[in-house]
Amino acid sequence: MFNKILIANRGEIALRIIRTCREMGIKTVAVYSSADKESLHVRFADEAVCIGPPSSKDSYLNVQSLMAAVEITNADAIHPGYGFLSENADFAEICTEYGIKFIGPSAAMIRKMGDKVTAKETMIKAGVPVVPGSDGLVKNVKEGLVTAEEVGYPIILKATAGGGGKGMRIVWKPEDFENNWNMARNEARASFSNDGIYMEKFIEEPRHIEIQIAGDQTGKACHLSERDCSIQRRHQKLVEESPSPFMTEELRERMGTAAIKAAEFIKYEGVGTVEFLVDKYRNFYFMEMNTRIQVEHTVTEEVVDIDLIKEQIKIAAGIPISGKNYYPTLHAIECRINAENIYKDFRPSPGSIKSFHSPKGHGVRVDTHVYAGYSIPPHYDSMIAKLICKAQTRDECIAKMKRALGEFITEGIDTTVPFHLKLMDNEKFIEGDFNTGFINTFDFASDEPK
Ligand code: MV4
Repeated sequence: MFNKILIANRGEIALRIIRTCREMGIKTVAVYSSADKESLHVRFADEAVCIGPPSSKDSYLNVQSLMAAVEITNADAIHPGYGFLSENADFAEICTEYGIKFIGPSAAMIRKMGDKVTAKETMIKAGVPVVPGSDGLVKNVKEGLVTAEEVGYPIILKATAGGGGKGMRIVWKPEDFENNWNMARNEARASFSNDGIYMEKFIEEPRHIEIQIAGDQTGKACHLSERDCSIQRRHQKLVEESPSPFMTEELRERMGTAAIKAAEFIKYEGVGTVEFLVDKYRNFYFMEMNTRIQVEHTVTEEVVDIDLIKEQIKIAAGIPISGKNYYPTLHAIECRINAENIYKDFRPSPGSIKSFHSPKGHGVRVDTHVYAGYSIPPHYDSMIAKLICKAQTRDECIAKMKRALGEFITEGIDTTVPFHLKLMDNEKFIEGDFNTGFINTFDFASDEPK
């Protein structure tokens, strides 16, 4: 087992990792930017090293500084968390060159899944269902128009280097193809310095359902059931839950089996997520694979009663998984609490938190790095807490969430709590009748308080 893990991250996930390390008897090193000196991850780690000024580029993304911190603290592994360098293949490679264990899959694996066309081709070989579309990259407008006729409109153009919605364009009719093609290419080139575009049939009003998996160094994989992440705004998840209200035992078996097939085909090492689009007929299609721990891993932890960070560390240390799959025994919902003003287009609301009280009580979990007197720096993402409730049934879970949201006190900043309170009262949400288009039909800001 590792002696000392350096956590190349900040905020709630850095704390989350420190907690598990402490329970496992592993020493921790926090790294921090000068804007995060007063952060809890700095206080709770065994050691802390300042790695640079506030901007991410100069601190949490600064590989030179991170490697210097590894050297002076003698850490033997790095946990990248989510975001920042967690899916950076070059960083994983540098760790390996330094003889430091990167807690996650190999650089080659990150590269393979990071390129969406390669990932999709790999899944076809593995026998995992994918959305019908172009055979690899589309070369030009002429070829694209021919493929679009074959696939049938509407189609969607996606950047091979993309993910999370950038460089994506929906095309409804041939006359609109060329314009959208040019926009997708330009956006992809500007965002990723890679203008490779592929095409898929556009699935209307899909659900986003992802399967949590774990694979060990022997090539064996298991699944830990699903999370429904359909409640998103501009490709940012707001709420996640498990089980999905759309799930059946039969669908879970099919999707779980497909996800394991995917993981074992590529000999995936680590915890990961296979994202699927699910249509109204319960057809499912591979969308992307995430090779990191995700924000919403906590939902799965609550329903299957597993510490996923502990699993990650054990797998990285070469300990094999048990091999059995995990099924939800409870219902859990997570609300992401962001420092944002929902009445002003979710504009970030950084600044000093004058008073802070987080909900407590049976079935309530709050993962947060903030406290009264803490000042939210403007340099990073605006999530300040994750509120996770669990109960025997979905209805009880929603009731508990409403109760817990009502206990939140965050004076001095705006938060997304009012959005979540409104959502928990929404008829469609309560019925479990929602898909990725839900947010566009949801009127959450009409009764802005004065
Ligand atoms: C799609 C799709 C419909 N059909 N692909 C959005 C982000 C990227 N990961 C893929 N995305 C989508 N791909 C086909 N063939 C609809 C989306 C999509 C979406 C997916 C998941 C969650 C929210 C979404 C919001 C808009 C579009």
